[in-house]
Amino acid sequence: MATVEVKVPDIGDFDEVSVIEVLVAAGDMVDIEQSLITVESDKASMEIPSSTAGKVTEVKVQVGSKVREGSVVLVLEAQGDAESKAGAGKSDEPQKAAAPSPSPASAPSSAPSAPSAPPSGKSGPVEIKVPDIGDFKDVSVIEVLVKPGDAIEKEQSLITVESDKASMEIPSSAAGKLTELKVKVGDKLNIGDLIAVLEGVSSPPPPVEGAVGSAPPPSGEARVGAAASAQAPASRSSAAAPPLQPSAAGGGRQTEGVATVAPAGAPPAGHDPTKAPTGKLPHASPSVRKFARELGVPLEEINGCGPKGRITQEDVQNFTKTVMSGAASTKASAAKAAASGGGVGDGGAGLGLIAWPKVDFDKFGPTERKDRPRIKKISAANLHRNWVMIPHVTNHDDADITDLEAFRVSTNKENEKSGIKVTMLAFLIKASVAALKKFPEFNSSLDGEQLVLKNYFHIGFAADTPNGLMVPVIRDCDKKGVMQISQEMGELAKKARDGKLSPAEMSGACFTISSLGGIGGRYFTPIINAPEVSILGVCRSTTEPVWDGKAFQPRLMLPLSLSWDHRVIDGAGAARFNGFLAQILGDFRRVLL
Ligand code: CAO
Repeated sequence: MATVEVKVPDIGDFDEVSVIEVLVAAGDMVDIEQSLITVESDKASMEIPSSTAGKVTEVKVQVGSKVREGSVVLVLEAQGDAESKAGAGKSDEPQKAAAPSPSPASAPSSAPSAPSAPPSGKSGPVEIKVPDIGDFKDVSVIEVLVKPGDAIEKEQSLITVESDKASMEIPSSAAGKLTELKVKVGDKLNIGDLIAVLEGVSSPPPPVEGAVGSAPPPSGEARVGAAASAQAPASRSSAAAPPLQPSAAGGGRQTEGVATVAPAGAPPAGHDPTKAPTGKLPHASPSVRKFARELGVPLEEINGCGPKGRITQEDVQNFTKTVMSGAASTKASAAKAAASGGGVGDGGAGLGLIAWPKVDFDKFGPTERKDRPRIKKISAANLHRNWVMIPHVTNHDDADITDLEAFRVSTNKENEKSGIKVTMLAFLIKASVAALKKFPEFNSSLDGEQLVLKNYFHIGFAADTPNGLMVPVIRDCDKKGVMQISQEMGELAKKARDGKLSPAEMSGACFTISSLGGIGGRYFTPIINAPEVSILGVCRSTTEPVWDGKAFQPRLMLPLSLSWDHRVIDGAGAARFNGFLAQILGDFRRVLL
């Protein structure tokens, strides 16, 4: 078996690029053309495919490595036909892309002028055609990214096409309103085929050789180009300028908030990187896009955890797992659920929101960037889903805890030696159990069209930790006294802060309490911790004048904020629940009734 070093092929004008993904590991079998790594410069990301089939014996790069043309990506034992071809691979000569790979500079000669851009300054219907896409023939349309009526920006990707070697996006050579779409998924396209007709076209720059919409990625680059859009370089002002070399820093597809064009693409001169993204395409490499397509995963619903928010294969897998486990639904399935009468999964569908603003904050002052802790990312995703999918209402009330606080303080004095400090939260847990018993719909969960009523009382409490918000759960609070609850709460809070909570210690809650009492504030609107149907938020107690019928008395008042799921609970029930809770906290003997 021949040992072959697979090296970085000619990647155009990029001097040194960072490895942002390693897609194979030692021991893997790889095929010719299989992507090995994804690299990214400040202008583009692209995948580097294998020139040879075989078994990977050693991967020579890792995420963060800097590579350039000729850098060894990995070593493999060539197999089959590749072995004979690979003979030369033993030498230092890199086994480059199987597809012909003319140097970028040679490409313009074969590049036609923009197929259909109107002359400068002219406005009116414009036909957008398939530009020179290199050596590819009969490429399949695998994604149509626009629809009639859309306002199209120049350089905006219209379709994605795929050959057996590469996928690439075809951008629009002009801006305007899309009046006719001439292609659909599955169509086979060649150079010059009509993609769409635009109207109200704003003036594009005069077409030059290989200009926008026609810049031909050299076939080698098109092959490696992730979202290999055939975009023109920014500052191409004459035919002499090499059309395949990005020349505008910060270029790329701004709709994704990060440059993802193939080496052929950079935004046109005057492109404003701070303008709001059009939100057309999520940021992912072609292999991930293909993977997502195969699984039917809507990439636009995934928050990428990769560098610069790029969606990785793992993100797609995690999304699939979450949907499959029923913990979430896609917008499409949520919409179906909504259409079929509601229940879990409705709401949040078809929001039709505009894209998140993409701002170059550095324009306004110095900034720094920090990676977010994993727990924050996970809780953010859960909070977002819960906030979007649950029709929340929050009732505010006050509980007179003057006597209870006096009791708590004296109890703590008496028990000083025990080392267990009784906290107000422990009383709140006990009081909540009593309220959940009296109002069972608060101790329930939606399961499709059914309500699951629970005959157990596990209470979660939000704990603020250095890594983010966590919700440990105290089990069977109905069977435990305030002292035991206080003790368990102290232990679980410590574990949470130390990052040592087990999944079991965070699952199974019926109801959650979020106490900001130790920090401050008056009221807030806590987000329900699905699949629970309500949550109690508590803020700092203050001494207030309370009218007792004859005079104002100083009373210690505890602000309560109860958020509830309006699919399950009504306002009257919530007001009663809060009132009952306040009564118990006002006179804790009522817990015994
Ligand atoms: N009013 C006035 N004082 C209060 C109070 C209240 N409602 N609740 C607690 N306090 C006091 C306590 O008595 C304690 O005072 P001393 O030190 O003088 O005894 C002090 O505030 C600190 O209490 P604590 O926060 O340590 O204890 P706790 O039982 O109230 O809370 C825990 C424990 C784990 C819930 C808390 O530390 C925590 O993490 N809270 C944040 C929860 C959170 O982030 N919620 C928001 C979720 S939504 O983003």
